[in-house]
Amino acid sequence: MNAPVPTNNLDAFWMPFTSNRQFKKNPRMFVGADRMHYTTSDGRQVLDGTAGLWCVNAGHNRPKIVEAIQKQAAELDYAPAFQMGHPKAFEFASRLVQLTPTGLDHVMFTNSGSESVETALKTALAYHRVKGDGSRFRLIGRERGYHGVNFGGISVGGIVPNRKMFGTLLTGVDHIRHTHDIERNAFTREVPEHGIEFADDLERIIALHDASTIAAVIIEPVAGSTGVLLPPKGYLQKIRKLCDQHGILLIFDEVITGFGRLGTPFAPDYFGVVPDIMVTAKGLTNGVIPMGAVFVKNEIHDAFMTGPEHMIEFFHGYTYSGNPMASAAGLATLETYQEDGLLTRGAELASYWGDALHLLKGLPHVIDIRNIGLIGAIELEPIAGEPTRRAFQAFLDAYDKGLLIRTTGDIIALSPPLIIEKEQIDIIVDTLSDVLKNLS
Ligand code: PXG
Ligand code: PLP
Repeated sequence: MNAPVPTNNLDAFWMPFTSNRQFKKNPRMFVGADRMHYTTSDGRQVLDGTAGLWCVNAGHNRPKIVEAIQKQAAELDYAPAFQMGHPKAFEFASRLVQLTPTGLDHVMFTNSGSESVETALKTALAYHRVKGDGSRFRLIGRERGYHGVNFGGISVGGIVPNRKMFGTLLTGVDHIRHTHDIERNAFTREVPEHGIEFADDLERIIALHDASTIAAVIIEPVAGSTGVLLPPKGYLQKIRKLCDQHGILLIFDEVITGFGRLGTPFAPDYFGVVPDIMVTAKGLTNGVIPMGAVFVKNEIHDAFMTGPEHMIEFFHGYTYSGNPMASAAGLATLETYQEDGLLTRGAELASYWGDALHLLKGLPHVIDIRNIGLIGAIELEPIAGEPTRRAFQAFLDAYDKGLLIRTTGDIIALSPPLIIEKEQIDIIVDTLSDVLKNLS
C-alpha cells in the first residue's frame, strides 16, 4: 500500500508547459484570488497582469459566477451529452449566438481551446464532404500560430517546439508566413501600418496545392501565445477575400481574442471581417470551469441537417460538451460581462493602456512595444545564445515585486482582467519599469 502523501510533495504532478525542476526548487503557489489579485502561499498579494492565462476576463471570485456554480452542483450535476439535453446548455447557446456576428448562429460546445480547434478543423473537412466536395482535405495554418496542443492543432500550428517531437502530425497541412515585422512596425499601436502583402502568401499556397484541395485556413486574428503578433492593416480583409474567391473556409481562432479582449466582443467586431467558423474557450466561462465553444455559419450547420431524422448528423462530441456546471458558469459569466460592460471596456481603456505601456520605450533591452485592446507586449533583445533567459528572469522579478506577467520567448505578454482600473495599469507599468531597469 502507498504511504500517505505528504501535502508538500511536489513530485507527482508533472506540470504543463512548466520548467518543472526550476519550479519545484522554488515553487510559486497561489492559494486565493479576488478581482484583480492573487494571494500567494506566503501571504502576498500579486496583481494579475494576465487574467490567469488570458481567461479570467471578469476578474476573480465574481459572486454571480460563484453562486451559479454552487447552485448548479446541487441541482443537476451532470447530464449525458449525447441524445439527452438539459435546459442551461440551450439557454447558454441561445445567449451566445446573440453576441456573435450575424449568421454564426449555431454553436458546438467543447472543454478547452484545443478541443475547440479540433472540432473546427473536423467540421470544415466534414462540411466539404457532405457538400460532395471531399477533395478539399488540406488545412492551412500559419507560422507562429498557436492552436492548442492536440494533433490537429499542433499540425496547423506554427510553433517548432510544440511540433518537432511528435512525428508526422496530420498530413496535408501547409502554413502561410506570420505577420511579425519589427523592422517596419516597431512601437506601433493597435493595427500596424505595414505588411498587407503577407496575405499574398496564401495565394502562393493556393497556387501550389490548387484551391480545389484546400478545406480551410485557420488563423488567430491576433496571435497571442507567440507574443502578440498583430494583423497589418488590410491583412485580414485580404485573407477573407482570397478564401471567398477560392471556396475555402476561414476559421478564426478567438480563444484569446474572444469575449472583450480587443475592446469588442469578438475580432469581427474590431476588424470588420467575419469568419465561417469561430473558435473560442477561456473567457467563455471566465476560466472558472473549463469550456470551449465553436460557432459556425448557418450554411455549414444546415448542410449537415439532411438524411433520415433518427440518424446522428455529425459523428463528433465530448462526454462533457455543454455540461451543466460549465453552462451555468457561462451564463453567469455573460451576465457579469453585461452588468460591468466588460465586452467593450477594453476600448475605453485602450488608449490609456497604450500610452502607459509605451512609456517603457527606451528602457534597457526593449526592442518593441505593441498593444491592442487590453493586450500588450514588450519584446526584449534576447541574451546572445540564451533565448528566453532574459524574459524568464523578468517574469521571476515581477512576481517577486507583486505582479504576474506571462513571457513567451523573450516577449512579455500582458492581458489583465477587463475590470482593471487606471491606477492598476500604472502599477503594472511602474513595476515593469523597475524590473527592466535592473535586468541583466
Ligand atoms: N488557440 C489559441 C489561439 C490559444 O491561445 C488554444 C487554442 C488552446 O486552448 P487550451 O484551452 O486548450 O489551452 C489557446 C491557448 C500563453 C498561453 O500564455 C496561451 C494559451 C494557453 C496557455 C498559455 O500564451 N492559449
Ligand atoms: N477514451 C475512452 C476509453 C472513452 O470511453 C472516452 C469517452 O467515452 C474517451 C476516451 C473520450 O473522452 P471525452 O468524451 O471526455 O473526450
